[in-house]
Amino acid sequence: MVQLTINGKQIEAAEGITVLAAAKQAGIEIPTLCAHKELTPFGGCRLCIVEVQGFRVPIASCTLPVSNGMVINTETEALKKSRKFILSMLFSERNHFCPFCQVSGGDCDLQNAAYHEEMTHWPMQPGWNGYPVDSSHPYFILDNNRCILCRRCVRACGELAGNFTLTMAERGAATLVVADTNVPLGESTCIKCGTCVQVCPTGALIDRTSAYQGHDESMTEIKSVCAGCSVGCGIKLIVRNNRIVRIEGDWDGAVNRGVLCEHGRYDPMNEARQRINSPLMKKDGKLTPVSWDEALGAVADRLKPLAGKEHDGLAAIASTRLPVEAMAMFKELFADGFKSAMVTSVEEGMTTAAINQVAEKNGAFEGKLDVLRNADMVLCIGANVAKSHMVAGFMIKRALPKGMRLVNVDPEESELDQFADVSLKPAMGSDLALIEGMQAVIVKEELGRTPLTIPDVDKVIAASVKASGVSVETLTKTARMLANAVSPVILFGKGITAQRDEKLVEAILNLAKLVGAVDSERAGLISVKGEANSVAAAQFRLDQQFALNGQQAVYAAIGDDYVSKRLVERLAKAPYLVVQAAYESTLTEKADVVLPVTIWSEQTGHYVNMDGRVQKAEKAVDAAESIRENSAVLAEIAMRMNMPIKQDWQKVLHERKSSVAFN
Ligand SMILES: Nc1nc2c(c(=O)[nH]1)N[C@H]1C(S)=C(S)[C@@H](COP(=O)(O)OP(=O)(O)OC[C@H]3O[C@@H](n4cnc5c(=O)[nH]c(N)nc54)[C@H](O)[C@@H]3O)O[C@H]1N2
Ligand SMILES: Nc1nc2c(c(=O)[nH]1)N[C@H]1C(S)=C(S)[C@@H](COP(=O)(O)OP(=O)(O)OC[C@H]3O[C@@H](n4cnc5c(=O)[nH]c(N)nc54)[C@H](O)[C@@H]3O)O[C@H]1N2
Ligand code: SF4
Ligand code: SF4
Ligand code: SF4
Ligand SMILES: [Mo]
Repeated sequence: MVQLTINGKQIEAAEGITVLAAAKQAGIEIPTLCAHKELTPFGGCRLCIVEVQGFRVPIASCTLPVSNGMVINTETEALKKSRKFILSMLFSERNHFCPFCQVSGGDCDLQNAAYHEEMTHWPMQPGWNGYPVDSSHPYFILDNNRCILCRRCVRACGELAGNFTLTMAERGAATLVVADTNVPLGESTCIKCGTCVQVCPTGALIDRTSAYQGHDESMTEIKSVCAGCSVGCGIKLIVRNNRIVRIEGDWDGAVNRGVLCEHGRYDPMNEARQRINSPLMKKDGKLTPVSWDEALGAVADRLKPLAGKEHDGLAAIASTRLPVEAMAMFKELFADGFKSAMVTSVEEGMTTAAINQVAEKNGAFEGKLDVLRNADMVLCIGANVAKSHMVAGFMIKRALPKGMRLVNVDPEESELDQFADVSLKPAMGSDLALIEGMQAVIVKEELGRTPLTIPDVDKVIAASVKASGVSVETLTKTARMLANAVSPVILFGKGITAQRDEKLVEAILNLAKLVGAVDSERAGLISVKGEANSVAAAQFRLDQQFALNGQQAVYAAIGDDYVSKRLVERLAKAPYLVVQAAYESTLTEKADVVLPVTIWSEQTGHYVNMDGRVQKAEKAVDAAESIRENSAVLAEIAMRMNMPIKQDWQKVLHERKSSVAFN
């Protein structure tokens, strides 16, 4: 800790932090433009200048480390004058004719900084040069005329998204934000995460869907959780007149700390599916709108005789995107109430069944995604993390330039290969042999951190090479990389878990123990899961493979999920099909009864992400009156069946051992 004085106030600050950060901690706001708490300091805009006793000139506080005995002033007349001058220069450099800008009037950090300095005008001729406007991107526009060259976008693209698409071209007044080698954004390597737009302090990067839809002060902001995948990113829903105008990353989000991917930020804004607005019943072969009472009555009458029939009554399948509350009710109603033996989820436990078996014996063995922030080596096995869990992928990609090593194990080409130091292409399904081979190399070379006995290491290595097709050199190299890493992380996905082989997961766990990649702050073992609530589905034992064994009816609680052709074909074989869904699909077409329900943003509920965080998603908008909540529909059916529901999802969630610790 160091002692310093800011504006006459005695302050204690941690060594190594900046004066800007120390001031903020002490409640002293220093104006900034280019600084951002998630980005490395850059010292570009100079707005955060302060006077330091003993220094000849004012100095930027965002890049100045604190030191003992410093005496600092942030609000002198001379500083105010300098800041006005800096802002005047920024305003006059390009076209900041605010009335034409969508963020003018509250949402622009540049304009707000000027108001803060009580500026009414600037005394310089504005620049009349025309800078390029890039409107080639599907989701946002880059108008260089409004750019203040703060480089937040450039830093965010590299340091947060790990994509390094944005850069600066030219010099001096001609400096421009460009993509790649100055290609249109829409044709660039951009992966459409929108992080650059979220950090831009001016109207230079603006979002297409929310442009000119109103200022932040006329919007309601609701903190929630993305239901796009099992990463569980924190989001902010920006809502006006019962409509989501924009989705932003929540800087306080436990997992993502502000970053989102395309699926979280933009997909929900471009929903193309058709909503179902009324209960439907098949009459004369045609789905016909009916009242809720008629639809629910018909379902209850048809299902009543099937209660208590374990194997030839009812089969039920739920989406793993449903909130925990609805999922728990689903399980209670159909598994406990109806006593059906075929109650499962659309994932069929593909991402969880094998790890849960290992957890039954070992308890929780997985770490948190945060370990990726400190890892110096990642071994990725059978997980397409750059595509299927993008924000987790960002955490890996952005650390690579800082020296993190990456080994990717995937029989097929995957997005991750282009970033990997080593790509292993083992034969499909040969992972157990491959992992055992790595263990054997580490044991043979005495690189292990925990004791492991392997009777004949050379035999195991030879068998590994033979089964996997990976050369002994590559096997040895990767095993050494892993064993020599200080903070190794092993990450695996459906390429492993879909093999439904408990021994394989156990072998990975043993490898993790051998190299010290278990359960610590800096190293760990992580498996990526499926949809937003796959962990919860596993806890409710909705993890068996779906099969119709003479069941006479199927109840499919799909919610707002997509359904594949494969699933539709299997479900459509049922003599009677009830579909609880928000959107029209080939599945609802085949249903006898369709019950229209809310989507993710229209209901409050909890999600358990891949590393065990139990997070609450908030309702942001109201659904049409004819639409009911997922859990309400299930509760109504339970009532009509006289099956009491306790609704204690917290208890059920913790009843089964899990591979992740809940928090
Ligand atoms: N044998 C076997 N069975 C499995 C699995 C396995 O690996 N092997 N995996 C299990 C798992 S983990 C899951 S999640 C389920 C998956 O099975 P399902 O739940 O049936 O879902 P998906 O296969 O993801 O198919 C969704 C469909 O919706 C469409 N779709 C998805 N997103 C979009 C979109 O944004 N826009 C448009 N227009 N269409 C979209 C896709 O074309 C896809 O055909 O299957 C499970 N069953
Ligand atoms: N954008 C987007 N994100 C999603 C989803 C989505 O539909 N769209 N779906 C979500 C869901 S439901 C799931 S389950 C997850 C899936 O996310 P992941 O667990 O990452 O699964 P996949 O994306 O199928 O990638 C699995 C990888 O394993 C490889 N593989 C196949 N067989 C083997 C093998 O025998 N050994 C090894 N080592 N590798 C193998 C495949 O080539 C593939 O690259 O993604 C979730 N995230
Ligand atoms: S959207 Fe994401 S990947 Fe594309 S330029 Fe912006 S930060 Fe980079
Ligand atoms: S586009 Fe925005 S974030 Fe990027 S340098 Fe210009 S003003 Fe800064
Ligand atoms: S990584 Fe998953 S949870 Fe995060 S924004 Fe993307 S889809 Fe949503
Ligand atoms: Mo999945």
